[in-house]
Parts: sequence; structure tokens; C-alpha cells
Amino acid sequence: RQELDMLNGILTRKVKFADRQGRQTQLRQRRLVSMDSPNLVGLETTIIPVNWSGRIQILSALDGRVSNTLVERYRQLNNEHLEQVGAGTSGEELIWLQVETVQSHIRIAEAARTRAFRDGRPIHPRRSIVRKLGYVGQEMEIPIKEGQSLGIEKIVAIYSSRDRAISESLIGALEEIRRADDFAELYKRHARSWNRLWERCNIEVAASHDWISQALNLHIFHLLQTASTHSVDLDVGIPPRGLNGEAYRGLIMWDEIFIFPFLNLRLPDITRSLLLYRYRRLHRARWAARQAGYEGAMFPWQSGSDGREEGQTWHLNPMSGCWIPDHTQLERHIGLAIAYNVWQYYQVTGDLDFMSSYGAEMLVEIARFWASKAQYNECIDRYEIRGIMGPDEFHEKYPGAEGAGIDNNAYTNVMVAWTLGRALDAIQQLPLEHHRDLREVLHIRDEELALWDHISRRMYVPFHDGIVNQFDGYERLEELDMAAYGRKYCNIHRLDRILRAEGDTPDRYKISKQADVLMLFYLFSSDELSELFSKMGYRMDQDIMSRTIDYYAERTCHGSTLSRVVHAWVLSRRDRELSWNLFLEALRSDISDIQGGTTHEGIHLGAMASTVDIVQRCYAGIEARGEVLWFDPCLPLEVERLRFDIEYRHHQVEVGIDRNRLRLISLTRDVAPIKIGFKGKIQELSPGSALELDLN
Ligand code: IFM
Repeated sequence: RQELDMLNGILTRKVKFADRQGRQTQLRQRRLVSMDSPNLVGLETTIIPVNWSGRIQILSALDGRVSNTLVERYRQLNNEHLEQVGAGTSGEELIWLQVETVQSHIRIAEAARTRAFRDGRPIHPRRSIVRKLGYVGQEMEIPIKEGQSLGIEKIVAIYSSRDRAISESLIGALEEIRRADDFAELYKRHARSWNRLWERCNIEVAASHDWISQALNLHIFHLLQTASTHSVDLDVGIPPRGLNGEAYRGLIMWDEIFIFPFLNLRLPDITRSLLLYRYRRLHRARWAARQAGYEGAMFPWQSGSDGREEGQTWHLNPMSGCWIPDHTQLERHIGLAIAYNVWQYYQVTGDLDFMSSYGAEMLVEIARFWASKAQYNECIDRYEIRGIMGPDEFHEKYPGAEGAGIDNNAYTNVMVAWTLGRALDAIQQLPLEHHRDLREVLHIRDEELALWDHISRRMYVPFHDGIVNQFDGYERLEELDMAAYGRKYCNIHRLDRILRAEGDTPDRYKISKQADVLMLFYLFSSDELSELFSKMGYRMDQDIMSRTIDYYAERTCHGSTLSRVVHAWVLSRRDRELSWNLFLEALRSDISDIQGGTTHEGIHLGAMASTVDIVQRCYAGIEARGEVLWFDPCLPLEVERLRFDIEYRHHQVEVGIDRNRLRLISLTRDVAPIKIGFKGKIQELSPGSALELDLN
């Protein structure tokens, strides 16, 4: 039996086993990765011989030979990344191992302290050392009587040469382990840190099923394990599969657009630090743009250490066993996601320092890239963007075309228009000296700003039959009888793999792997979207929105877990039953491994974070725009009440929503009042006061 105690952040494993002679043994093991001391982990094992007496052999080791083999299709790739630097012992209790990554030469040191106890009292068995290359262990044999308990406590300190405030990783690990408390004390402080985190991140949902709260908590738990307050000071991005999975090899992608909104409103320090991770790689994105013949910064679709493009160029179709070209590097919209994240962080926090020092520069360079990528088409007097891919990965190119890429992906084009507008806003809003510096350092000319403004007003957006067209030419693709495929194959989430294994290609059909046009309705409120379209000279009303949503909802097979959350969000106010069912499916993404095997390769952090965000921002109708925090609650029929705390512009606001009322309480702090918008009216909320708003 395995129990995960999310409140206190501890995993307990209980095993009862018997050998061929009928000797029964109980084992209980508790493990933690300290949320209090970021370099410590602990493992406490208790063994009880139920009906026998004898000797128990214990081996406590540090194993640097562990390789990444959880993803079957990666197994043939090089999996040897570590070389031993040294291994040894120190005193009776300590062993240590130091390794170095073979390519990047990062040193990683682990020092383990193992202690033994009989019936809770310390014992000192003789230890012998086991050494292999990349491995060191201590072996001990302990006599034990029936019913006695044998306790083994292993605490490990881990440092790398990237850690700060250390002399060297091994010295750091050895010093830390010598100071480390015992498991009980470590656990006490670790649990306290988790409890404090939960106070900030909790979400109370009175819903029709109890498991919903539990699943949401599990998602928050995973999120906080990947990006915690301990990562604020580190140079790390947020990988789509968290830290416990190997799919995408830990590379950073656009999934953060689904993850940041929850963090913005709870732990904005973390978002800031994740944005700085991008900022530090801006020079590389600038170089990528230059190499490709553009200006500004072109962020990579998949990247790691130094921010170079590391996206795969070949993809294995497990259904056919064939490797096929992978063009997803053309998903240039990743830069737009970064711009969106910069702006949202700024809206929620009002952090002008961040905007002045980093945010505006990123917005400017991303805007520049797109301004140089956009081509003016005289015939239609509009700007076009050609040869890229949108978020929907089923459409990499036109059917039969030689080259990859599609033209005028509506999502990309609209996001470009929006980003150019925000880059202009950011420059305008900077304090005078920062404004001057930025313009000087980045050589921003008036004509350039005028061009951005023009593009943001004259960007081309394709439509067909009165709905937004996913890209130019999408309307000419063939319809696919998805129901027939559903009957033939029990799972059609990855229709691309099915079609290719049949010798066909998804490029030919009006089908989508994941939300593409609908991302627009997910990222922007209908008011903001209508304004954006009208600025570009297009109409976007409720009728067009509804028809666009229905059209793509019918043709999307949710081959990415990111898709259901978007659909659940955009349908939440128009088809509540379908929206709720999609939300429940998204909640089960990893708990039930709904894609049939992908959870084993790592959890889906984007889907996890955005299910929580649906409850928080979508059901509460929260939008941080300009100086106002808007609310427009709309609870699903299955949810009676919601309660959670958010951080907004230095206020901690307790949000309570039921069928009739929205109640906001701002805790006492020495900060200026904030503006709350509700049903078109704006009111002030001062620290230490409350607002009660009638939803009827
Ligand atoms: O970033 C996503 C992409 O949108 C769809 N395929 C999976 C990636 C990682 O989650």
C-alpha cells in the first residue's frame, strides 16, 4: 500500500511479505524531499519480523548509474550522462559519491548518512563498503528477534556545482549532511513548510464528487514539487512533465502559458523567476532570429540549458514503428506565449521594476521578430505570416506540399497583433528614465513603433463561413468521419498516428489534435477579444464566437492533455454539461492515465495546473486587466461553493463564491486599495475590508 500525504508532503509505503519458509515480515518506509532544506532528502525504513528471529542484511547505497529509461522510445538514445569523479566514506556513518555530467561538466555530489535502530534505540552494526564504478554502499547485518523493530534512517544531502553559496558540491554535501537533523526533526520542519504552502495555495471546492478536491490538491502538490519557493533563486524553467517524468527530456516548452496563471495569483515570485529564466536566454533567441534572417528574438520551441533550439526533427510513430520528419520547431508561437506571460504577470503584480528591467525588453524583442516576419500584402492591404505552425500539431504542412509550414494561422496572427500592442503599451508605461534607456539601448526608432502599430491594426485574420479559419486553406481540407474511426479504433486521440500508419496524413483533414483557434477564447475574455478584432477591423461577436467554438469542438480529438482544459474553459458558459465532462476528463488525465501509457513518462503539468486555474479564474470569472481586477462568477451546476486566497497587487484577498454571493476580504496590510470590477462597475477594496456582491 502506498499513501501520499499531500498536506505534509510525505510518501509512505507499506509492504507485508512472506518467504517460502512462511516467515512473515512487515516493512514501512517513509520518504520526503525536504520543502524546508532544499538540499536534503530522507528515507526512513522500519522492518518487523512478525514470526521469526534471525539476521537482516541492509545495503544503503548511492547509485550514480541510474539512467533514464522510462520512455520506451528513448531507450535506444544515449542514456549515459554521468561519469564518476570520486566515491568514498567519511567516519562510520557517511558515504559519498560525486559525478559529473559528460557534456556540460556539471558536478553533482551526494552524501548519505545511514543510522540503525533496534526498537527505537541506536545500534552500531559493523559496516562493510561495497564499491563499483559510479556506486558506493554500506552493507550491514543486524540480528533481530521476532516482534522487534529494526529502523534504518537514511538522510542524503545533494548539491551540484550550479548551487550557490557553496565552495564546491562535494564539500557542500558533506557539510550539510554533518549538520543534518534526524528524520523526525527533518519531517517536522518539512511538514510545517508544506502546511504554510497549502495556506497560500489551498482551494476549497464544495462539489458533487469528493474526489474533485482531492484531484485538484494532487495537481497543486505536483506543481509545487516542480516549482517551489526553493526554485525562485535557481536558473530553472518549468518542464511540461514536471520533474518526475522523462518525456520531452526535461526540455522547456510553451506549457508554462497554462501554468503561470495559477502561480501569478498565488506565488508570483515563482513566475517572476521563471520569466527571468527566459530573459537569461534572450541573447540566444536574438541569435536564432538573426540566423533565420529576422530581427528581434525568436524563442525556441523546445530548449534547455543555454536556450538553443533542441526540438526533435524526427518523431517515432509507435503504431507503425516508422520515424517521420517532425516540423514542430515551426511552432514559433512560443515567443507569443512568453510575451503573454510577461504581460499577465505584470497585470497581476503591477511589478514595474520587473517590467523596466526585463519584461519590456522581452516584449520589444518578441515584437520585433514578428514585425520582421510579417509580410505586407498590398492586394488585401494587410499583413500576413507564412510558413509556420499553430498549436495544432496535426497540421504541419499543406497536403502534398514539399515544404513544411502553413500560412496565416489565426491564433498566431491575432497573438502577434496583441503582442505588438502590448510592447507599445509597455514602452509607454515605463518610468521616464527607463523609457529613455530602453529606447537608446535597443535602438527603438519612432518609425519602428509606427510600424508595430500599423501591423497590430492591419493584421490579416482568415475567416470561412462566418467563423475564424484555423489557417489559410483549412476550409479546403476534407472532412473526416471521426465516428467511423472511433468505431474502428477504441482510442482516437492520436488520429495522426492512426492515419499515418494507414499510409494517410492528418494534413489532409479538418481535424485538430488540440485547441488552436480556441486558444484565443481561452486566453482572452470575450470583451478583450472583441476589442482586439475590432482594432484590426474585424467583427467578433457572441454569434461568431459560438459558431467558431462549436465548429472546432466537433473536430478536435484532444491528442494533447492541454486541449481538454481549453475546451472546458471556452464551453463553461455555453455548454455547461460538455464543459463539466471535459473538466472531469482533464482532472483524470494522470490519475487514470487517460492517454493509456503517457503518465508513466511523466505527469502532464500544464493540464494539472490549468484544471486548478479553471476552478479559480474561469469559475470565478477573474480577469486582471489594466488597474482593475474583474470578477464574473459562474459556477457549474455541480459546484455549490468555492473559497480560495489570491495575491493581487500586494493584497491577500480571500475569495468566497456561492450561488448568490461573491465575497472578497482583503487582509490587513499597509498597501494602497485595489480596484474591483463587477458587472461593469468599479469599486475600491481597501486592506482590512470586505466587499459583498450579489450575483443575482
Ligand atoms: O507543448 C505541448 C504541445 O502543445 C502538444 N504536445 C505536447 C507538448 C508538451 O506538453
